[in-house]
Amino acid sequence: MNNNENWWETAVFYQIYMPAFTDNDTTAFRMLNTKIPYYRQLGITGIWLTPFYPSPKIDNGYDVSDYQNIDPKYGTLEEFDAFLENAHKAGIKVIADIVLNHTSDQHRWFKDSLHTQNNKEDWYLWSDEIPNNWESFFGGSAWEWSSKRGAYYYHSFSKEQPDLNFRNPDVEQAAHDILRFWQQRGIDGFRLDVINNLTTGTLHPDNPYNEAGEQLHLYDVNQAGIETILRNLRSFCDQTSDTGTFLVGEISSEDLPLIKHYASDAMLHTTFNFNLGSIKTLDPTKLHTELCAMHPLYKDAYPTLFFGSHDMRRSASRFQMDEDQIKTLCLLQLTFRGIPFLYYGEEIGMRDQQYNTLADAKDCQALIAYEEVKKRGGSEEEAMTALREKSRDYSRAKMDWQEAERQINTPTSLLAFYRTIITLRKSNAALSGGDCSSPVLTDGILSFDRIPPGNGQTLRIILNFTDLPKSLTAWNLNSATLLIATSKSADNTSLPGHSGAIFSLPAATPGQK
Ligand code: TEU
Repeated sequence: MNNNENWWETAVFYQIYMPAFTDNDTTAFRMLNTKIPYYRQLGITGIWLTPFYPSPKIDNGYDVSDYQNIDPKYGTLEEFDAFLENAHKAGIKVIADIVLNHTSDQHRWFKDSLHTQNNKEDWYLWSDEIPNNWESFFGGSAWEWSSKRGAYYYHSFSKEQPDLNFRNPDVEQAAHDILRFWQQRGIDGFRLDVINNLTTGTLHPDNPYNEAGEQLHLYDVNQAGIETILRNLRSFCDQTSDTGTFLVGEISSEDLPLIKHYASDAMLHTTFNFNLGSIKTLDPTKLHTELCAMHPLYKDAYPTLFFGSHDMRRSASRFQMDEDQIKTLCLLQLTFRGIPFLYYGEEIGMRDQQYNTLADAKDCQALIAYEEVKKRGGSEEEAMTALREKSRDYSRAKMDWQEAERQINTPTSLLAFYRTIITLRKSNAALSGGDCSSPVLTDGILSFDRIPPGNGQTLRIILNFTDLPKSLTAWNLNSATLLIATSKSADNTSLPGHSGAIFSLPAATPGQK
């Protein structure tokens, strides 16, 4: 793949989780419009907006009731257009989250599908009897009885999110129409929600269980026909856009070769790798293992680099990081080869919000987990434990604009550090489009080189993920220039615990040791 060929290959994305951007005084899009200078100073060049369409918000917008409009809570189409125009003027591309696997049960299509003898009869997955043991990803059976239609329908998430039937070509056509609608409004790409879940084949028999009694989603994802749907989607997007519509897929799988398989010239541009993105601890060995597994696979595509999202605990809390550790991880995320996706608030060190009562819980996955325990006769305490375990509310607090204001003009702030690294990444050919050596792990230190195209200088990134100071003599940095470090006491000979640095190597320095 040619370097710098497509805008997304050098982009730094920033995820905006829409419910965290509501405001009592104005609409989300009006407010976001006023915040464009903030994103601009941070230096990000792409924004991923989570679903902003009309929705009953059972799943915070991932239950869409109208794909071609804006939820009144977030604004109007005109306000969306104004936001998009201003983002573009600021050099920021915007991608929209599209949920094609399922709609809301309040969508017109589903309401029509409740009645047979109309043209939406076959748009969802209906069955007179429960055909298999498939479980919803949120827990409980994936089949729900509809007394209106007198049949069961399939929902791989909540019962208010019925799955569309992608065996029906009209459904595929409708999906293309949705993409076209937003492309025409100027959207630059799509984040495709659970895209390998689309039901494209015949309904298979029962899913097996693992030793822990958890269902293995063998027959309800990655079904025959999914590749054709993705190829069609890609060629549709390529045909209907001059500047290229970026497609990033959320793949529910831990099978890395499969996750990569969907990122190809014929299907998606890239895919989220949760094996790395949702690691539980900041263990250098684990980090190294996941990077080494991912790096060689993505030769003809760029992998994604993220450690937070609206579906997991915030990285600062999950890894119990102090500011030095956050900066060290930031260096990794913004200097390794891949497309970084920051989760809103990471740049100011936002941590998980806490909540204690059932009444505070909003996430449907948590509420379903609670109900499932109760249904099985579990105690209130057990139900609350399940709720807390499954909850995704922790990372979904409102953006802390006050803290952002506080950090914006403070040169020593975390925000300023993110800004510096993003600026360097954008201006440095080795970081934005260069090759990357395989990461090496030596005694808790992760290091790799970024090699620019042409004659530019190679950068060596060295990250100390231990709490002990480490000598750098083995890295041969005598004639290297220290460009940036997370700590003032870092130099060419040593790194303090939990710190990292970028060195520029003189032309003659031999490659990575
Ligand atoms: O997530 C899919 C998904 O795999 C998660 O719901 C996962 O099961 C959960 O996070 C584990 O804790 C996507 C969206 O990102 C998520 O917000 C939606 O709820 C889901 O799809 C359904 O649309």
